[in-house]
Amino acid sequence: MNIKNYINGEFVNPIKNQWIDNYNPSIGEVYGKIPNSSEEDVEKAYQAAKNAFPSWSKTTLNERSAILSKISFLIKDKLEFLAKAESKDNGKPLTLAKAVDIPRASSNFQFFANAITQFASEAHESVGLNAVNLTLRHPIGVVGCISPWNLPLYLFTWKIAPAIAAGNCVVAKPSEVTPMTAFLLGEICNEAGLPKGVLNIVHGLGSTTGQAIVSHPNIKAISFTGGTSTGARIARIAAPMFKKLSLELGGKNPNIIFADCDYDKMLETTVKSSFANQGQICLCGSRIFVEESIFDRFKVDFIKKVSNLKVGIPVDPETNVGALVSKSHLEKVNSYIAIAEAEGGEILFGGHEVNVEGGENGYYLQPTIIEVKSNKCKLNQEEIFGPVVTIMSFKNEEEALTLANDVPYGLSATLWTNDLNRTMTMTQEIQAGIVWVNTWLMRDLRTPFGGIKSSGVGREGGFEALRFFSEPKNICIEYK
Ligand code: TXE
Repeated sequence: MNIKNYINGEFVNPIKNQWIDNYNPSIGEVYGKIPNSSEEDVEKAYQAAKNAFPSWSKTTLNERSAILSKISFLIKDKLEFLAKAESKDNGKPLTLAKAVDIPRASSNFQFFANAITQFASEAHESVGLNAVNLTLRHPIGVVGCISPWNLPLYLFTWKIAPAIAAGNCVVAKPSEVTPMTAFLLGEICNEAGLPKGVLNIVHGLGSTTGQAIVSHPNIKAISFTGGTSTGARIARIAAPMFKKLSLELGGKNPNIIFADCDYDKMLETTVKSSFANQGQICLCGSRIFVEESIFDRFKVDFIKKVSNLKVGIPVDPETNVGALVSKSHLEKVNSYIAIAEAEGGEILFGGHEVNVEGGENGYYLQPTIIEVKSNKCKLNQEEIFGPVVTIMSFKNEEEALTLANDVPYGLSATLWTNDLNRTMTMTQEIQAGIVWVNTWLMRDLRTPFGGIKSSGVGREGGFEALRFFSEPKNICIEYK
Protein backbone atom coordinates (compact mmCIF):
# COMPACT_ATOMS: atom_id res chain seq x y z
CA MET A 1 0.00 0.00 0.00
CA ASN A 2 1.35 3.43 -0.92
CA ILE A 3 1.12 6.16 1.67
CA LYS A 4 0.57 9.72 0.49
CA ASN A 5 1.25 13.14 1.87
CA TYR A 6 -1.68 14.91 3.52
CA ILE A 7 -1.62 18.53 2.38
CA ASN A 8 -4.51 20.98 2.54
CA GLY A 9 -6.87 18.17 3.50
CA GLU A 10 -5.99 16.09 0.45
CA PHE A 11 -3.87 13.00 -0.11
CA VAL A 12 -1.20 13.74 -2.69
CA ASN A 13 1.86 12.09 -4.21
CA PRO A 14 5.28 13.68 -3.66
CA ILE A 15 6.06 16.24 -6.37
CA LYS A 16 9.30 14.54 -7.48
CA ASN A 17 7.69 11.12 -7.31
CA GLN A 18 10.42 9.69 -5.07
CA TRP A 19 9.51 6.86 -2.74
CA ILE A 20 10.96 4.86 0.16
CA ASP A 21 10.20 1.25 1.10
CA ASN A 22 8.08 0.67 4.17
CA TYR A 23 8.94 -2.51 6.11
CA ASN A 24 6.96 -4.81 8.31
CA PRO A 25 9.67 -5.59 10.89
CA SER A 26 7.92 -8.68 12.22
CA ILE A 27 8.54 -10.50 8.92
CA GLY A 28 11.35 -8.35 7.53
CA GLU A 29 9.45 -7.58 4.31
CA VAL A 30 8.51 -4.46 2.39
CA TYR A 31 4.76 -3.93 2.44
CA GLY A 32 4.37 -0.51 0.92
CA LYS A 33 5.97 2.71 -0.16
CA ILE A 34 6.06 6.15 1.38
CA PRO A 35 6.91 9.49 -0.20
CA ASN A 36 10.41 10.82 0.20
CA SER A 37 9.19 14.40 0.13
CA SER A 38 11.38 17.18 -1.14
CA GLU A 39 11.69 20.85 -0.22
CA GLU A 40 8.93 21.53 -2.76
CA ASP A 41 6.51 19.27 -0.88
CA VAL A 42 7.39 20.95 2.40
CA GLU A 43 6.85 24.34 0.75
CA LYS A 44 3.44 23.20 -0.50
CA ALA A 45 2.53 22.05 3.01
CA TYR A 46 3.80 25.32 4.45
CA GLN A 47 1.67 27.34 2.01
CA ALA A 48 -1.43 25.34 2.95
CA ALA A 49 -0.70 25.89 6.65
CA LYS A 50 -0.04 29.59 6.11
CA ASN A 51 -3.33 30.04 4.25
CA ALA A 52 -5.27 28.21 6.94
CA PHE A 53 -3.73 30.17 9.80
CA PRO A 54 -5.71 33.46 9.72
CA SER A 55 -9.00 31.66 10.03
CA TRP A 56 -7.88 28.83 12.38
CA SER A 57 -6.19 31.21 14.80
CA LYS A 58 -9.49 33.09 15.14
CA THR A 59 -11.73 30.11 15.78
CA THR A 60 -13.26 30.20 19.24
CA LEU A 61 -11.78 27.96 21.89
CA ASN A 62 -15.03 26.03 22.02
CA GLU A 63 -14.90 25.31 18.29
CA ARG A 64 -11.27 24.17 18.48
CA SER A 65 -11.98 22.10 21.53
CA ALA A 66 -14.95 20.40 19.86
CA ILE A 67 -12.86 19.41 16.81
CA LEU A 68 -10.05 18.04 18.96
CA SER A 69 -12.58 16.05 20.99
CA LYS A 70 -14.01 14.64 17.80
CA ILE A 71 -10.56 13.53 16.64
CA SER A 72 -10.03 11.92 20.04
CA PHE A 73 -13.35 10.12 19.76
CA LEU A 74 -12.62 8.85 16.24
CA ILE A 75 -9.21 7.50 17.27
CA LYS A 76 -10.87 5.61 20.11
CA ASP A 77 -13.60 4.41 17.79
CA LYS A 78 -10.99 2.98 15.37
CA LEU A 79 -8.78 1.56 18.14
CA GLU A 80 -8.61 -1.98 16.79
CA PHE A 81 -7.85 -0.86 13.24
CA LEU A 82 -5.21 1.68 14.28
CA ALA A 83 -3.59 -0.71 16.76
CA LYS A 84 -3.21 -3.36 14.05
CA ALA A 85 -1.66 -0.81 11.71
CA GLU A 86 0.73 0.40 14.41
CA SER A 87 1.81 -3.07 15.41
CA LYS A 88 2.44 -4.10 11.80
CA ASP A 89 4.42 -0.96 11.04
CA ASN A 90 6.51 -0.97 14.22
CA GLY A 91 6.79 -4.61 15.32
CA LYS A 92 5.36 -3.96 18.79
CA PRO A 93 2.94 -6.44 20.36
CA LEU A 94 -0.62 -5.79 19.26
CA THR A 95 -1.72 -5.99 22.90
CA LEU A 96 0.59 -3.05 23.69
CA ALA A 97 -0.63 -0.96 20.77
CA LYS A 98 -4.20 -1.59 21.92
CA ALA A 99 -3.55 -0.91 25.58
CA VAL A 100 -1.10 1.98 25.33
CA ASP A 101 -0.29 3.57 21.98
CA ILE A 102 -3.71 4.19 20.50
CA PRO A 103 -5.58 5.00 23.75
CA ARG A 104 -2.86 7.52 24.56
CA ALA A 105 -3.10 9.10 21.09
CA SER A 106 -6.80 9.57 21.74
CA SER A 107 -6.12 10.98 25.25
CA ASN A 108 -3.63 13.46 23.83
CA PHE A 109 -6.36 15.09 21.75
CA GLN A 110 -8.94 14.95 24.55
CA PHE A 111 -6.48 16.36 27.06
CA PHE A 112 -5.62 19.39 24.91
CA ALA A 113 -9.28 19.83 23.89
CA ASN A 114 -9.93 20.41 27.60
CA ALA A 115 -6.67 22.19 28.44
CA ILE A 116 -7.14 24.97 25.87
CA THR A 117 -10.42 25.98 27.49
CA GLN A 118 -8.60 26.42 30.83
CA PHE A 119 -5.43 28.10 29.56
CA ALA A 120 -5.48 31.58 31.08
CA SER A 121 -3.46 34.66 30.23
CA GLU A 122 -1.98 36.66 33.08
CA ALA A 123 -2.54 40.21 34.25
CA HIS A 124 -0.17 42.21 36.47
CA GLU A 125 -1.44 45.33 38.10
CA SER A 126 1.39 47.86 38.63
CA VAL A 127 0.01 49.06 41.93
CA GLY A 128 0.62 52.77 42.66
CA LEU A 129 1.58 53.50 39.07
CA ASN A 130 -1.93 53.51 37.61
CA ALA A 131 -0.99 50.84 35.13
CA VAL A 132 -2.03 47.34 34.31
CA ASN A 133 -0.15 44.77 32.27
CA LEU A 134 -1.86 42.11 30.25
CA THR A 135 0.03 39.11 28.96
CA LEU A 136 -1.64 37.76 25.88
CA ARG A 137 -0.66 34.44 24.37
CA HIS A 138 -0.96 34.36 20.62
CA PRO A 139 -0.35 31.35 18.38
CA ILE A 140 3.03 31.40 16.67
CA GLY A 141 1.84 30.74 13.10
CA VAL A 142 3.12 27.71 11.22
CA VAL A 143 5.02 25.25 13.38
CA GLY A 144 6.90 22.02 12.63
CA CYS A 145 6.47 18.72 14.49
CA ILE A 146 8.90 15.85 13.92
CA SER A 147 8.45 12.56 15.71
CA PRO A 148 10.24 9.20 16.07
CA TRP A 149 9.35 5.56 15.45
CA ASN A 150 9.12 4.03 18.91
CA LEU A 151 5.65 5.27 19.89
CA PRO A 152 4.51 6.50 16.50
CA LEU A 153 0.95 7.84 16.83
CA TYR A 154 1.36 8.46 20.57
CA LEU A 155 4.25 10.89 20.11
CA PHE A 156 3.01 12.39 16.83
CA THR A 157 -0.28 13.43 18.45
CA TRP A 158 1.49 14.54 21.66
CA LYS A 159 2.93 17.39 19.57
CA ILE A 160 0.16 18.05 17.09
CA ALA A 161 -2.70 18.27 19.58
CA PRO A 162 -1.24 21.16 21.66
CA ALA A 163 0.05 22.90 18.50
CA ILE A 164 -3.37 23.11 16.88
CA ALA A 165 -5.20 23.62 20.20
CA ALA A 166 -3.11 26.77 20.68
CA GLY A 167 -4.25 28.05 17.26
CA ASN A 168 -1.22 27.18 15.13
CA CYS A 169 -1.16 25.41 11.79
CA VAL A 170 1.24 22.52 11.46
CA VAL A 171 3.66 20.90 9.04
CA ALA A 172 4.38 17.51 10.58
CA LYS A 173 6.61 14.59 9.74
CA PRO A 174 6.38 11.18 11.37
CA SER A 175 9.37 8.84 11.28
CA GLU A 176 9.96 7.31 7.86
CA VAL A 177 10.32 3.99 9.68
CA THR A 178 6.74 4.06 11.02
CA PRO A 179 4.59 6.35 8.86
CA MET A 180 1.34 4.39 8.73
CA THR A 181 -0.76 5.67 11.63
CA ALA A 182 0.19 9.29 10.89
CA PHE A 183 -1.13 8.71 7.37
CA LEU A 184 -4.36 7.28 8.79
CA LEU A 185 -4.71 10.28 11.09
CA GLY A 186 -5.24 12.53 8.03
CA GLU A 187 -8.48 10.76 7.19
CA ILE A 188 -9.62 11.05 10.80
CA CYS A 189 -8.93 14.79 10.82
CA ASN A 190 -11.04 15.25 7.69
CA GLU A 191 -13.83 13.21 9.23
CA ALA A 192 -13.67 15.32 12.39
CA GLY A 193 -14.04 18.52 10.35
CA LEU A 194 -10.56 19.92 10.96
CA PRO A 195 -10.35 22.75 8.41
CA LYS A 196 -8.09 22.14 5.41
CA GLY A 197 -4.46 23.11 5.91
CA VAL A 198 -4.51 23.23 9.73
CA LEU A 199 -2.56 19.97 9.81
CA ASN A 200 -0.31 18.93 6.93
CA ILE A 201 1.66 15.69 7.03
CA VAL A 202 4.71 15.21 4.83
CA HIS A 203 6.49 11.89 4.79
CA GLY A 204 10.15 11.25 4.08
CA LEU A 205 13.68 10.85 5.34
CA GLY A 206 15.02 13.01 8.13
CA SER A 207 17.91 14.20 6.00
CA THR A 208 15.60 15.43 3.22
CA THR A 209 12.06 16.10 4.42
CA GLY A 210 12.92 16.66 8.08
CA GLN A 211 15.78 18.94 7.21
CA ALA A 212 13.53 20.95 4.85
CA ILE A 213 11.04 21.56 7.69
CA VAL A 214 13.75 22.61 10.12
CA SER A 215 15.44 24.88 7.53
CA HIS A 216 12.23 26.56 6.35
CA PRO A 217 12.62 30.23 7.23
CA ASN A 218 8.94 30.76 8.05
CA ILE A 219 8.32 27.68 10.18
CA LYS A 220 9.01 29.46 13.41
CA ALA A 221 8.97 26.70 16.00
CA ILE A 222 10.09 23.09 15.91
CA SER A 223 9.01 20.40 18.31
CA PHE A 224 11.22 17.35 17.89
CA THR A 225 11.55 13.96 19.57
CA GLY A 226 14.34 11.65 18.51
CA GLY A 227 18.01 10.91 18.87
CA THR A 228 20.40 13.27 20.67
CA SER A 229 22.71 13.73 17.70
CA THR A 230 19.75 14.59 15.45
CA GLY A 231 18.59 17.08 18.09
CA ALA A 232 22.00 18.73 18.09
CA ARG A 233 21.92 18.98 14.31
CA ILE A 234 18.46 20.54 14.36
CA ALA A 235 19.57 23.04 17.00
CA ARG A 236 22.53 24.08 14.82
CA ILE A 237 20.22 24.82 11.89
CA ALA A 238 17.42 26.44 13.87
CA ALA A 239 19.42 28.62 16.27
CA PRO A 240 20.66 31.23 13.75
CA MET A 241 17.05 31.63 12.55
CA PHE A 242 15.94 32.20 16.16
CA LYS A 243 13.36 29.44 16.04
CA LYS A 244 11.67 28.26 19.18
CA LEU A 245 12.83 24.71 19.89
CA SER A 246 11.54 21.89 22.01
CA LEU A 247 13.88 18.90 21.91
CA GLU A 248 13.00 15.63 23.58
CA LEU A 249 16.06 13.44 23.11
CA GLY A 250 17.58 10.25 24.42
CA GLY A 251 17.86 8.82 27.89
CA LYS A 252 20.05 6.44 29.88
CA ASN A 253 17.82 6.21 32.86
CA PRO A 254 18.80 4.73 36.23
CA ASN A 255 16.52 2.32 38.05
CA ILE A 256 17.74 2.50 41.66
CA ILE A 257 16.59 -0.30 43.94
CA PHE A 258 16.99 -0.20 47.73
CA ALA A 259 16.57 -3.24 49.97
CA ASP A 260 13.66 -1.63 51.86
CA CYS A 261 11.40 -1.46 48.79
CA ASP A 262 8.22 -3.39 48.12
CA TYR A 263 10.20 -6.19 46.46
CA ASP A 264 7.46 -7.93 44.47
CA LYS A 265 6.07 -4.72 43.04
CA MET A 266 9.58 -3.57 42.19
CA LEU A 267 10.39 -6.83 40.41
CA GLU A 268 7.18 -6.81 38.39
CA THR A 269 7.64 -3.18 37.37
CA THR A 270 11.35 -3.56 36.63
CA VAL A 271 10.59 -6.22 34.04
CA LYS A 272 8.31 -3.68 32.33
CA SER A 273 10.61 -0.69 32.70
CA SER A 274 13.40 -2.77 31.16
CA PHE A 275 11.66 -4.44 28.23
CA ALA A 276 8.33 -2.77 27.43
CA ASN A 277 8.14 -1.96 23.73
CA GLN A 278 11.34 -4.04 23.26
CA GLY A 279 13.14 -1.48 25.43
CA GLN A 280 12.53 1.16 22.78
CA ILE A 281 11.13 3.84 25.08
CA CYS A 282 13.23 6.83 26.01
CA LEU A 283 11.97 6.36 29.60
CA CYS A 284 13.05 2.73 30.00
CA GLY A 285 15.25 2.11 33.02
CA SER A 286 18.23 0.75 31.15
CA ARG A 287 20.75 0.97 34.02
CA ILE A 288 19.63 -1.04 37.03
CA PHE A 289 21.44 -0.34 40.32
CA VAL A 290 20.66 -2.65 43.23
CA GLU A 291 21.64 -2.29 46.89
CA GLU A 292 24.37 -4.79 47.75
CA SER A 293 22.37 -6.71 50.37
CA ILE A 294 19.71 -7.83 47.86
CA PHE A 295 21.85 -7.94 44.72
CA ASP A 296 22.20 -11.74 44.48
CA ARG A 297 18.54 -12.35 45.29
CA PHE A 298 17.50 -9.76 42.70
CA LYS A 299 19.68 -11.32 40.00
CA VAL A 300 18.12 -14.75 40.48
CA ASP A 301 14.53 -13.46 40.58
CA PHE A 302 14.95 -11.00 37.74
CA ILE A 303 16.51 -13.58 35.42
CA LYS A 304 13.71 -15.99 36.26
CA LYS A 305 11.00 -13.46 35.44
CA VAL A 306 12.69 -12.28 32.26
CA SER A 307 13.17 -15.85 31.06
CA ASN A 308 9.38 -16.20 31.14
CA LEU A 309 8.86 -13.35 28.67
CA LYS A 310 7.71 -14.62 25.34
CA VAL A 311 9.44 -13.26 22.27
CA GLY A 312 6.99 -13.69 19.44
CA ILE A 313 5.07 -12.30 16.51
CA PRO A 314 3.24 -9.09 17.40
CA VAL A 315 -0.27 -10.41 16.69
CA ASP A 316 0.09 -13.29 19.15
CA PRO A 317 -1.72 -12.22 22.36
CA GLU A 318 0.85 -14.19 24.40
CA THR A 319 3.76 -12.14 23.02
CA ASN A 320 5.56 -9.91 25.53
CA VAL A 321 8.50 -8.89 23.36
CA GLY A 322 7.86 -8.22 19.67
CA ALA A 323 10.22 -7.31 16.84
CA LEU A 324 12.70 -4.46 16.90
CA VAL A 325 11.75 -1.67 14.56
CA SER A 326 14.26 -2.22 11.76
CA LYS A 327 17.19 -4.29 10.61
CA SER A 328 19.61 -1.43 11.12
CA HIS A 329 18.33 -0.89 14.63
CA LEU A 330 18.69 -4.60 15.41
CA GLU A 331 22.29 -4.37 14.18
CA LYS A 332 22.92 -1.33 16.38
CA VAL A 333 21.59 -3.10 19.48
CA ASN A 334 23.56 -6.25 18.62
CA SER A 335 26.73 -4.20 18.33
CA TYR A 336 26.36 -3.17 21.98
CA ILE A 337 25.99 -6.78 23.06
CA ALA A 338 29.27 -7.49 21.28
CA ILE A 339 30.89 -4.52 23.03
CA ALA A 340 29.68 -5.84 26.41
CA GLU A 341 31.84 -8.89 26.21
CA ALA A 342 34.85 -6.90 25.07
CA GLU A 343 34.34 -4.55 28.04
CA GLY A 344 34.23 -7.35 30.60
CA GLY A 345 30.46 -7.41 31.00
CA GLU A 346 28.79 -10.71 31.81
CA ILE A 347 25.67 -11.65 29.90
CA LEU A 348 23.39 -13.11 32.56
CA PHE A 349 20.51 -13.74 30.20
CA GLY A 350 19.75 -13.38 26.48
CA GLY A 351 22.10 -11.78 24.01
CA HIS A 352 20.90 -13.64 20.93
CA GLU A 353 18.54 -13.14 18.05
CA VAL A 354 15.43 -15.27 18.12
CA ASN A 355 13.98 -17.26 15.27
CA VAL A 356 10.29 -16.71 15.76
CA GLU A 357 7.64 -18.97 14.28
CA GLY A 358 5.70 -17.06 11.64
CA GLY A 359 8.30 -14.29 11.58
CA GLU A 360 11.42 -16.09 10.39
CA ASN A 361 12.96 -13.00 8.76
CA GLY A 362 11.81 -10.56 11.43
CA TYR A 363 14.05 -8.59 13.76
CA TYR A 364 13.74 -10.39 17.09
CA LEU A 365 16.15 -10.27 19.98
CA GLN A 366 16.05 -11.92 23.39
CA PRO A 367 15.54 -9.61 26.35
CA THR A 368 19.11 -9.27 27.57
CA ILE A 369 20.57 -8.70 31.03
CA ILE A 370 24.23 -7.78 31.36
CA GLU A 371 26.13 -7.41 34.61
CA VAL A 372 28.72 -4.67 34.29
CA LYS A 373 31.60 -3.80 36.59
CA SER A 374 31.75 -0.07 35.96
CA ASN A 375 29.32 2.70 35.13
CA LYS A 376 31.95 4.17 32.82
CA CYS A 377 31.53 1.40 30.23
CA LYS A 378 29.90 2.19 26.89
CA LEU A 379 26.89 0.09 27.75
CA ASN A 380 26.14 2.37 30.66
CA GLN A 381 27.04 5.63 28.98
CA GLU A 382 25.39 5.35 25.56
CA GLU A 383 21.73 4.95 24.66
CA ILE A 384 21.15 1.45 23.28
CA PHE A 385 17.37 1.81 22.93
CA GLY A 386 16.63 -1.88 22.75
CA PRO A 387 15.85 -4.87 25.00
CA VAL A 388 19.16 -4.64 26.84
CA VAL A 389 19.66 -3.64 30.48
CA THR A 390 22.74 -3.57 32.64
CA ILE A 391 22.89 -4.30 36.34
CA MET A 392 25.35 -3.27 39.03
CA SER A 393 25.31 -3.23 42.82
CA PHE A 394 25.84 -0.22 45.09
CA LYS A 395 26.69 0.18 48.78
CA ASN A 396 24.83 3.27 49.93
CA GLU A 397 22.80 6.31 48.91
CA GLU A 398 25.85 8.33 48.07
CA GLU A 399 27.19 5.74 45.68
CA ALA A 400 23.78 5.22 44.12
CA LEU A 401 23.49 8.94 43.45
CA THR A 402 26.94 9.16 41.92
CA LEU A 403 26.20 6.24 39.61
CA ALA A 404 22.78 7.62 38.66
CA ASN A 405 24.11 11.05 37.74
CA ASP A 406 27.32 10.00 36.04
CA VAL A 407 25.95 9.97 32.46
CA PRO A 408 25.50 12.62 29.80
CA TYR A 409 21.72 12.13 29.88
CA GLY A 410 19.06 13.30 32.32
CA LEU A 411 15.61 12.26 31.19
CA SER A 412 14.04 10.08 33.87
CA ALA A 413 14.90 7.96 36.90
CA THR A 414 13.12 5.40 39.04
CA LEU A 415 13.70 5.00 42.75
CA TRP A 416 12.52 2.02 44.82
CA THR A 417 12.46 2.66 48.55
CA ASN A 418 10.03 3.04 51.42
CA ASP A 419 12.21 5.48 53.32
CA LEU A 420 10.68 8.95 53.25
CA ASN A 421 13.84 10.88 54.02
CA ARG A 422 15.80 9.00 51.40
CA THR A 423 13.00 9.65 48.91
CA MET A 424 13.08 13.36 49.60
CA THR A 425 16.85 13.76 49.49
CA MET A 426 17.51 11.52 46.52
CA THR A 427 14.68 12.77 44.31
CA GLN A 428 16.05 16.27 44.71
CA GLU A 429 19.61 15.26 43.88
CA ILE A 430 18.96 12.98 40.91
CA GLN A 431 19.67 14.82 37.67
CA ALA A 432 16.57 14.10 35.61
CA GLY A 433 13.45 15.82 34.33
CA ILE A 434 11.18 13.12 35.76
CA VAL A 435 11.71 10.92 38.84
CA TRP A 436 9.33 8.07 39.61
CA VAL A 437 9.26 6.67 43.13
CA ASN A 438 7.88 3.15 43.56
CA THR A 439 6.32 3.25 40.11
CA TRP A 440 7.29 3.69 36.47
CA LEU A 441 5.71 5.41 33.49
CA MET A 442 2.80 6.70 35.49
CA ARG A 443 1.84 9.79 33.55
CA ASP A 444 -0.47 12.65 34.42
CA LEU A 445 -0.69 14.67 31.22
CA ARG A 446 -0.75 17.96 33.15
CA THR A 447 2.84 17.47 34.35
CA PRO A 448 5.93 18.80 32.54
CA PHE A 449 7.65 16.16 30.44
CA GLY A 450 11.25 16.43 29.28
CA GLY A 451 14.86 16.12 30.26
CA ILE A 452 18.03 17.93 31.19
CA LYS A 453 21.65 17.56 30.01
CA SER A 454 21.84 15.70 26.68
CA SER A 455 18.20 14.61 27.01
CA GLY A 456 17.01 17.87 25.56
CA VAL A 457 15.61 21.31 26.21
CA GLY A 458 12.08 22.42 26.92
CA ARG A 459 9.13 20.63 28.37
CA GLU A 460 6.05 19.11 26.81
CA GLY A 461 2.74 18.33 28.46
CA GLY A 462 0.02 20.37 30.12
CA PHE A 463 0.26 24.14 29.96
CA GLU A 464 4.01 23.85 29.25
CA ALA A 465 3.13 22.62 25.77
CA LEU A 466 0.58 25.39 25.25
CA ARG A 467 3.17 27.92 26.38
CA PHE A 468 5.70 26.49 23.93
CA PHE A 469 3.23 26.72 21.07
CA SER A 470 2.29 30.34 21.82
CA GLU A 471 4.08 33.66 21.91
CA PRO A 472 3.51 35.85 24.95
CA LYS A 473 2.87 39.54 24.38
CA ASN A 474 2.91 42.10 27.16
CA ILE A 475 0.53 45.05 26.84
CA CYS A 476 1.06 47.80 29.42
CA ILE A 477 -1.79 50.30 29.84
CA GLU A 478 -1.46 53.43 31.94
CA TYR A 479 -4.66 55.13 33.03
CA LYS A 480 -5.61 58.36 34.84
O1 TXE B 1 16.30 8.75 15.25
P1 TXE B 1 16.31 10.12 14.52
P2 TXE B 1 16.73 7.33 14.67
C1 TXE B 1 17.42 7.41 19.71
C2 TXE B 1 17.77 5.94 19.86
C3 TXE B 1 17.98 5.52 18.46
C4 TXE B 1 18.66 6.75 17.88
C5 TXE B 1 18.57 6.88 16.42
O2 TXE B 1 18.97 5.81 20.58
O3 TXE B 1 18.80 4.40 18.36
O4 TXE B 1 17.98 7.82 18.50
O5 TXE B 1 17.23 6.66 15.99
C6 TXE B 1 13.86 12.83 11.86
N1 TXE B 1 16.37 17.06 10.41
N2 TXE B 1 15.99 7.65 19.70
O6 TXE B 1 17.87 7.40 13.72
O7 TXE B 1 17.12 10.05 13.29
C7 TXE B 1 13.58 11.39 11.48
O8 TXE B 1 13.15 11.31 10.13
C8 TXE B 1 15.10 16.89 10.78
C9 TXE B 1 15.44 8.13 20.92
O9 TXE B 1 15.55 6.71 14.13
O10 TXE B 1 16.62 11.14 15.53
C10 TXE B 1 12.50 11.02 12.47
O11 TXE B 1 11.24 11.55 12.05
N3 TXE B 1 14.57 15.72 11.12
C11 TXE B 1 14.11 8.68 20.72
C12 TXE B 1 12.98 11.76 13.73
O12 TXE B 1 13.82 12.80 13.27
C13 TXE B 1 15.38 14.65 11.14
C14 TXE B 1 13.21 7.99 19.79
C15 TXE B 1 13.74 10.89 14.72
O13 TXE B 1 14.79 10.23 14.04
C16 TXE B 1 16.73 14.75 10.77
C17 TXE B 1 13.89 7.55 18.59
C18 TXE B 1 17.23 16.03 10.39
N4 TXE B 1 18.49 16.22 10.03
C19 TXE B 1 15.24 7.37 18.62
N5 TXE B 1 17.29 13.52 10.87
C20 TXE B 1 13.41 9.18 21.94
N6 TXE B 1 13.97 10.18 22.59
O14 TXE B 1 12.32 8.74 22.28
C21 TXE B 1 16.34 12.68 11.29
N7 TXE B 1 15.16 13.35 11.43
